[in-house]
Amino acid sequence: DFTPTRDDHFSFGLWTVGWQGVDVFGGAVRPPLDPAEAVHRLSDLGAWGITFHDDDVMPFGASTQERLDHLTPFRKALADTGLTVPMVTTNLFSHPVFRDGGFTNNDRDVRRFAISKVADNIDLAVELGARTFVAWGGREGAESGAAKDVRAALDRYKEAFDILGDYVLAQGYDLQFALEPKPNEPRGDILLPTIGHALAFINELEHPELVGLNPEVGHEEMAGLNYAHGIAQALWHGKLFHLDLNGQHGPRFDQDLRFGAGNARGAFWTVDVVEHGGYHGPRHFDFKPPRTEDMDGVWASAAGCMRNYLILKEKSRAFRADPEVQAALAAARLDQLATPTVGAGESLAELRADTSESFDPEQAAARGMAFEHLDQLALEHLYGVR
Ligand code: 3MF
Ligand code: MG
Ligand code: MG
Ligand code: MG
Repeated sequence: DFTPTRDDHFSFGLWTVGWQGVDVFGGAVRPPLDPAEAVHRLSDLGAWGITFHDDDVMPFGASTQERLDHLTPFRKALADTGLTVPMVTTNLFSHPVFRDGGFTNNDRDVRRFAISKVADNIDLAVELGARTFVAWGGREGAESGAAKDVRAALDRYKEAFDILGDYVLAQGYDLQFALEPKPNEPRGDILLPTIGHALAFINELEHPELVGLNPEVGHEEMAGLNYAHGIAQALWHGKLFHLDLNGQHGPRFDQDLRFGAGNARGAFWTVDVVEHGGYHGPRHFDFKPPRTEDMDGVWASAAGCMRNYLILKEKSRAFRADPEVQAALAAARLDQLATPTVGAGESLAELRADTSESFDPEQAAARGMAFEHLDQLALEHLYGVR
């Protein structure tokens, strides 16, 4: 009946339900949310995990004592509810010191501070049992041309992940990094703007095995890209370490709608890949309950993320199990796509000889692909008439 349980592995960022609605045009519309209360409310709704930026739980620059004061009630709530902390991340974007970014700030002292801040937070992440450390570099970028030497900035970006990777290995931590691409906002142009850029960057690192991706639905769609295809490629590279699920209506500002709102068809294919593509990590929501909502609306929005996921999971299951769909998949020759193009032990010379002997391009060109019938079946499952 679409009621979430711990086995569904749903997790939420503390900054999602805790968002007070501050945007570019207006101030807070909701009171601050106590992190311990967020833990209890999410647990009651059926969530399994909670994630956070350092500054979501402790004020920026907190002393050791202040850190303890803020962490103690949060940890008690975790212990009382059994909610896990699968992922932790660092805020390198809110404080004015990060106006030009953290790891790629033009100022060397700021970059050194950013690396220290992340290292502190890695220790905390491991203490809380997190296995994934997300890095969203929203301030790593530029609004103008000469202000950023992209090649030098990427050298500095690499340096940061290399030294932090060394640290994780030296400490023997069981922790992986997950880069979160985003094309723009808050910077005019952000470095590592898409899944593809981030995958290529990872290959240049000293410890590429420690680093994967945390792709967000809205971020890829802001770039006009297909999220389901993006995470499918990340899975193919073995790099889908984590996910940020939410909703977006095409290329515009980062909407962070609850999952399943926005591009509903995209959400269906997203769940289909997540459920059937070999991903085993958290189903993590990074959304913002719209500014129109009071706290009741916030919890309704959070519940909606999980419910929509479970609805789409059931639809994806029913789609795959439908005999007519299976016949349509065969008619569309998905089985052929899964078959290697070159025969076992076959040489290119043999392939060419075989092709020139027996392949008739005119005959092959006359074949339809039968995709429309297949897609209609998918839409009918999504629209709820099958
Ligand atoms: C911004 C984001 C971020 C990241 C977070 C790391 C504030 O568009 O998506 O949320 O997800 O910093 O998880
Ligand atoms: Mg986002
Ligand atoms: Mg995100
Ligand atoms: Mg977003």
